[in-house]
Amino acid sequence: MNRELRIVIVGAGMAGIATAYTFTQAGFTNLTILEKGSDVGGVWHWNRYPGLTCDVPSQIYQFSFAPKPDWGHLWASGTEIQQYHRDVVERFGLQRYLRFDTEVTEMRYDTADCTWSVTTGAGDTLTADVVVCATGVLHHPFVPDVAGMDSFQGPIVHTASWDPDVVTAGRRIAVIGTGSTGVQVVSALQPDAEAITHFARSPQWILWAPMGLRQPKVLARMMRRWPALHDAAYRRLLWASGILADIVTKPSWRRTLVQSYARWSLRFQIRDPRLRAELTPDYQPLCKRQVVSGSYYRAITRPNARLVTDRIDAFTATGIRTTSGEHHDIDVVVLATGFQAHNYMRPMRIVGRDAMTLDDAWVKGPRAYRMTAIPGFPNLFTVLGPNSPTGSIPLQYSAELTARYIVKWLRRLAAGEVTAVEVTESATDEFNAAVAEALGPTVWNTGCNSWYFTDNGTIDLWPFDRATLTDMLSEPDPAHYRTA
Ligand code: N01
Repeated sequence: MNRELRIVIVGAGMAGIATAYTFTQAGFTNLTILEKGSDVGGVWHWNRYPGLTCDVPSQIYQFSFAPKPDWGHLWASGTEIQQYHRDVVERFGLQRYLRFDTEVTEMRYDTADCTWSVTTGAGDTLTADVVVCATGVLHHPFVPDVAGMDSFQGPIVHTASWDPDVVTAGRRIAVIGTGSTGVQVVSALQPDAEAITHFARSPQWILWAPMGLRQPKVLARMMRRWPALHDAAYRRLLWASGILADIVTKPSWRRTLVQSYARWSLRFQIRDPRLRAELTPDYQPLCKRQVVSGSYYRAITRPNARLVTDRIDAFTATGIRTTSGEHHDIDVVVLATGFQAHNYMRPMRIVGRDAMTLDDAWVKGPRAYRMTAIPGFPNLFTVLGPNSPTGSIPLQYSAELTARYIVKWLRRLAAGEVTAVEVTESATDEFNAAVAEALGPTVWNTGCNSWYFTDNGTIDLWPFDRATLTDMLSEPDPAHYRTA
């Protein structure tokens, strides 16, 4: 290497950890990871609500370079996943690069010397040759603007900023939102609540799965003893995840089968025809991010639980009034209302070449080339940026692959072959046109409203299979970049 690159990674969640590991393995160790939280883990650090469980099987929800043989459950709890992230960071010595409680407020590109000035909330400025934004997708909580919210006298807590001091046992709880989070939190809070009211503006299809199953200890012993077996199991699961990508991206008998299973899950568990009708969505299963649960339908049929499908009209001092005029007396409100999923690095102010801001570049919505490069922003990459496969392909796989792709550019930068690299507008347009076309037959485009949609009506997802992902991010195409 001719020069030692100064690299800043923003974010120490799953994507940031995958990137830091990949870079250090490739010999790039002049790294600083800036993390605004007080710990690693990203969503698994911020989300601590009761019932938090990953609905992706643990043996596939892990880094390829850090297989964990002994997950406690087939679907791990949030606490166990968070501990896994801490363990990985420690095992690979990544702590030395970390700066916690450090929020990046601004990044500014200097065209003259091809560097980025990275400014933190504390007013420090770091100079970097390359910046990687691993800032996550589901990060900024969405808080709805409901009339009278300020007048409510009890606690209102968003699931992504859970307050452990909030008492829910023995209380009358309102849960707003029916996504993966709402379903998990209702299931967890119902047993100890005096009453739980689930406000369901749009019911979701819920696939039944035995989420509470423990991973057999003998499996852990076998995988620890024979790592090749563990590796084979991981590869098999990776292959199997391709079936999901196929199901969501192309209409087929497989999609129909899973959709029938979703309908069956509802029919089989909810016997009361009125409640079943209220729980039946008016769109196809899989259109929104699929919810998986083995406990929600049981919880919502308990005597202390109630589903409310009327729209919320307003909060009052003592509860919630719906548009039918009914008042629900409530002690605690839980907002499971999701995230502003298209913010990515914002509200950070990012100023690229020719003083272009990211807000200007993304005025029509987030847009990147192959999830990782943005025209106008040289020597800056995203890991799990726009169009990442949050609805189909394992995210660890995608993050590791993207990090390895960036390493190819780091090598050329370090060798002095180039000092600046920037994706072209035309390559980005071409990629986005292909994405738009491929999104046509996906299940996400069959007539529901979900967090996958941007304000401009585009779907912010990866519509291709894993082979295409791998192919697109195996080797940078020099024709798609301008270099200096
Ligand atoms: O958020 P969501 P989430 N009045 O956006 C409702 C991941 N995740 O946190 O559909 C009433 O899905 C809104 O209603 P509607 C996973 O990728 C993973 O649940 O717009 N309701 C909707 O029901 C997931 O998809 C795990 O009509 C209002 C809900 O809030 C993603 O996170 C676990 C409202 C938001 O649902 C987000 O899930 C948990 C209002 N004013 C989450 N405003 C794993 O296990 C909003 N809503 C891996």
